[in-house]
Amino acid sequence: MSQLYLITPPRIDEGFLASLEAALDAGPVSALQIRLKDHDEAAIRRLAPPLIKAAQARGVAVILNDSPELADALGCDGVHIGQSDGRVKDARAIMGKGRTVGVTCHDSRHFAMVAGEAGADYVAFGAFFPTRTKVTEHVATPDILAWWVEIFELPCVAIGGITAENAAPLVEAGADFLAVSSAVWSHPDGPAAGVKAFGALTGEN
Ligand code: 3NM
Repeated sequence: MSQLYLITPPRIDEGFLASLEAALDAGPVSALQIRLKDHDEAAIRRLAPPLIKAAQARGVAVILNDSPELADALGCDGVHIGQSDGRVKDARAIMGKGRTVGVTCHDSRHFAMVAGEAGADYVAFGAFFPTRTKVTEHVATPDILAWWVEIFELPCVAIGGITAENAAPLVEAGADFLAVSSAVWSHPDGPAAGVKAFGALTGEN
């Protein structure tokens, strides 16, 4: 079994809160990454607080993409950093020990070991499948998950083009979390159906 880790769409408006609440109420979601790549910082400061409140009220950990400073300022539970968003140590200094620092490691065992050694709370691998949410520069395969879980205790996150239909090999390989965006927000029957579709993989149903 894996846990569901939702990622916001890159661009949202005020109406997204209702979609988020529907998604979070539809089934078990462990984490929400606020990843508003198409918005500037002022817009993120305006748009994020209701999302953070809705998620935290439901016991869902809120992870902000990219900026530990902003994650801290907004009261998030963690930050997700890329290979060029500053080092784990710097993020940890801002977030403290009690909050999560997650690191994108693409398809690199080396990056993952470095992140783990530096004190990351999770490592993320991807992209496993074609995605339109982010330009794909690295393609990962399930064997990197299997390798990681065999050797390390630290949780691993699978990301990139994951749907309820294609996720089984990632769950079998041992992904602790499935990080999902468009399969939930663009589900033909709406975000609640999008979350429910993952039920068999995340322990519901
Ligand atoms: N990071 P969707 S792929 C945010 O490969 C992100 O590191 C990726 O959205 C990586 O579920 C990706 O719509 C997009 O594909 C995830």
